[in-house]
This record gives sequence, C-alpha cells and structure tokens, in this order.
Amino acid sequence: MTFSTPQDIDPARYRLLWDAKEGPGPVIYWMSREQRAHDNWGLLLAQQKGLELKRPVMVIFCLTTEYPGATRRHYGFLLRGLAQLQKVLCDYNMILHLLHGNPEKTLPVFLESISPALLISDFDPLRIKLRWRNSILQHSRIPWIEVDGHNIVPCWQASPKREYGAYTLRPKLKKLLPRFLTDVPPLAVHPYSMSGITDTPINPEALLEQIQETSVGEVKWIIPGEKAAKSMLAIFLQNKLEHYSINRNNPCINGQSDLSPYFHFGQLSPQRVAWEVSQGPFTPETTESFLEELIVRRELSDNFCYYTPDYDKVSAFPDWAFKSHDAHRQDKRLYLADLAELEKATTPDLLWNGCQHQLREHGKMHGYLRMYWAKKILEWSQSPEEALSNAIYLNDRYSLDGRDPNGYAGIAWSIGGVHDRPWFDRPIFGKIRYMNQNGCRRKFKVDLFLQNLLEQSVMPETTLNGDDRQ
Ligand code: FAD
Ligand code: FO1
Repeated sequence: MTFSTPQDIDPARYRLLWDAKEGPGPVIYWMSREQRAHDNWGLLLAQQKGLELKRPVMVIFCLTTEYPGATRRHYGFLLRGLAQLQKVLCDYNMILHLLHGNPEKTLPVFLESISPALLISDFDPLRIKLRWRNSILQHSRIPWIEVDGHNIVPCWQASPKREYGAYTLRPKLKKLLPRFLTDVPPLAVHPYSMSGITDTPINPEALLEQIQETSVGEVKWIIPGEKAAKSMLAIFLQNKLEHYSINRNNPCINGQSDLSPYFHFGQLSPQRVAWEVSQGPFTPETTESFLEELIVRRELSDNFCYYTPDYDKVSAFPDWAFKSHDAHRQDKRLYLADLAELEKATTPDLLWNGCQHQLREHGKMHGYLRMYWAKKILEWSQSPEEALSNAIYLNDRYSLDGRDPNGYAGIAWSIGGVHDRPWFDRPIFGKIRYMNQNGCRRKFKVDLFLQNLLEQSVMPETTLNGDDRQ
C-alpha cells in the first residue's frame, strides 16, 4: 500500500487552545460539527499531525441523547450519516469511536485513559459547544487545536467583531477569499494503526431506540450521509444552479440546492461546494447569487452567533430595533396565536399554515417563506420575546437544518432587524421590515404552492377549509 503525505494545512485555519507536552498515544480528532471523511480540515490536520508524529488517528464522536430540542428526525439523520462515515474511515485506517453521554463528563475520562498525543476539535459558535469546549479545557493536559472546517474564511480571521450586515462582512471576506477558497486535499490512507480499541459498529436503529423524543419522525425525501450529499450537489450543479438567481425565491419551484441539512450535520463541506461552483463551467452571473448565500450570508450567521453570546434573545437585536419594539409593546394585535395554534398550523392564514405544514411534515421550509413565516409570528405574538422564542422552538424542533447559526441569524433578521436597516414605522412591527401575503402573491402563485403541498401530502385537504383573512 502506498501512502501520500498531504500538503501542510494553512495554519490560519486553526488555532491552539491549549499548549502542553504531547502525550504518548494517538492523535484524537473530536468530531462534532464536521461529520465527514472528505474535505474536512480538522481530520486532515489530525492526519498531518499523525504523520509527523508517526501515530494513529482516532476519531471520537460524543453522542448525547439530550442535545437540546433534538428529535428522532435529527438523530436519524445524524446517526445514519455516522454509520456510513465509520465504514469510510475504516478504509482510511482510522477508527470512529462513539462516546455516549455528556462530553463534559465522558471526554476527559476517555482522554485520561488513552494519553493522546494531542486533541483536535471543530470550531462551533453555538453556546452548547462553547460550554462543552470550555469545561473540558479546564482538564486539558495535552495540546489542543481548534479548526474551523465550516467557514471558508475561518470565523476569527474574517472579522474580530460582530458585523453590522452583509455589506460590512462582504469586503472583508472578498479580501481573504483568494487565500482561503482553495481546493481541499484528499485524505490519505493512514499508515499507523490503532491497537487496543475497536470501533464497535454504529447501529442507528438500536441507538434511535434510546431517543425519548419520537413525536417528530424522520423524513424520506433526503438521504443522510456524505455520499448522498455529493449526489445532491451534483444534481444542483447540473440542473439547478443555472437558474438559481431566478428560481430561488419561488416556493413553487424546487430551485434551491437543498444542501442545508448536509451542511448542518457537516456531511458536506461548504468549501467543496464553493470550490466546485467557482471552478465549474458557469458564468459569474450564474454563480454570484448562489455564492452570496453560501459564503457571505452563511458566514455572517457564524459571525453573529460567535460575537453575540445571547444570539437567541431579544437583547441581541440592534439598538434601533430593540427601542422600536419597546415603543410598540402596547399596540393592539388583531389576532394572537399561541404556540399550540402555531404548532398545529391552525391559524386563519392559509399560506402561513402551508409553511408550517411544510416545516413540520417535510422538515425543510422554502427559504423565501421562512421570512414570511417568522414575520407573521411577530405580528401574532403579544411581545417580541414570545415571537422569538416560539419561532426558534418551532424551527429547531421541526427543521432538519434547525439548531444552526443560520437559523438564529435568520429568525433574528426577520423579527429583530439583525443585519437589516430600519424601515418605515408601522403598528406592531415598528421599524422592522414588514411582509404580508400580498407581497408573496406578487412574487409567486400562492395557490399553486398550497396545491403542491396537498399533492405531496405535506398538507391535509381539510386545511383548505380555513378562513384566509390575512
Ligand atoms: P440554498 O438557497 O440552496 O443556499 C445554499 C446555502 O447557502 C444554504 O444551505 C445555506 O448554507 C446558505 N444560505 C442560503 N440562504 C441563507 C441565509 N438567508 N442565511 C444564511 N445562509 C444562507 N438556514 C439553516 O441552515 N438553518 C436554519 O434553521 C435556518 N432557519 C432560517 C429561519 C429563518 C426565519 C430565515 C429567514 C432563514 C433561515 N435559514 C436557515 C436560512 C435559509 O433560509 C436556509 O439556509 C436555506 O433556505 C436552506 O436551503 P438550501 O440549502 O436549499 O438553500
Ligand atoms: N453534536 C454532537 O457533538 N453530539 C451530538 O450528540 C449531537 C446531537 C445533535 C442533534 C441534533 C442536532 O441538530 C445537532 C446535534 N449535534 C450534536 C450538533 C451538530 O452536529 C452540529 O455540530 C451543530 O448543530 C451545528 O452548530
């Protein structure tokens, strides 16, 4: 067997969290946000270090059955992806080992038992991940390196502060993209084998039995795993990218890439997608609007969550929006929807109910409608606090790509003016950008959208007996 040595990874993609003397054991890669074998900077760095030190590479995934708000829908996608990944890693002579329980407890004990050379982990701006990381750091006795495998320009390199909007982050990214938007080197078969620890095969069905939250089932239209993610990308590049800028805002046409669940679970590398798109036989006009979403908007969301610890609270809203909401607290609401009504999609607004059905049954709402959906929740809530909390609850519970910086930023944009500007003052919304159904009707055929949902059995026929007063 021949082994190739991957080229050194740009040190700006990673940072040292803890410096210490290397242990005698393997290089450990604690995988969490980037659940893939290919195009994964964290795993490539683990291999680079393993080759330098002549050590095996072991991949650890800490599986907690209590990940906040996650349901069977999410765990099904995650575990089926991990089971495939384990087999692929085996072909590269690497072990994927699951640690069960809260990583704050299980990982330090495991590390103590194995005396690794060093630890490599994924960057993630979300609170739970920062808590896990910071708590485990207190026990660290080995070098620990964090890698940003999600953003093309590592989050801390792109900007040292919370950005006002796409218009302030975009020029910073553009300056750095020539350095960071590169091809990603292939993973090599690792020449040093692990002894003593075997990788117990991941059995998704058995593990799913342990998930308490079974009320939200798995969906069938999207296949989990790295291989299916690549197929979805190929379909997008071949059939959809060319018309993306025209079709992406039309919920009657399936013109989006549908890649967000793969990105959320790290089964596909955003950098791979950006690279393929930028190197493909496409005109700049074709690629521009897609890369704006994939790079600028997505990396703006990570910037928001990383530099705004209260990213899911109204205190994260910009000052003008916060004051404007305060000035409109007493405005009379013509209609109020509580969480149960929202969740069951029984409001008087048929389009909104359709959006909620799409979210609940399909597990992914069309991107354009997500704005309408969230803004209506603001209009129908007693306070912006209630609106924010209900929107996040529903998005995280039902959306396959939920519980993601993109979700927190998208909801904060819709309800709290984050990354937006003040608009004309109006009841309830104050200066937050307004959206209503007439605007949607000008953009796309609302009735056709609802009809499609009926035909796909995403929405029951009885829904149409509602009273569409909005
Ligand atoms: P495509 O249009 O094909 O875009 C490709 C990729 O670009 C996406 O996968 C995503 O990574 C990125 N992208 C596209 N639009 C945005 C955007 N507005 N902001 C940031 N990145 C973007 N996205 C999630 O990933 N998870 C969520 O939970 C989520 N919740 C949202 C809630 C609201 C209220 C709003 C307004 C937006 C939300 N978004 C969320 C952002 C966006 O709607 C989705 O990323 C997109 O619809 C995903 O579908 P796609 O992959 O087919 O998108
Ligand atoms: N990450 C983990 O490291 N361990 C888990 O058990 C885990 C469960 C989980 C369930 C649903 C979900 O949406 C995400 C989950 N994640 C888990 C995190 C996920 O893989 C992503 O890293 C983040 O959600 C992206 O920020």
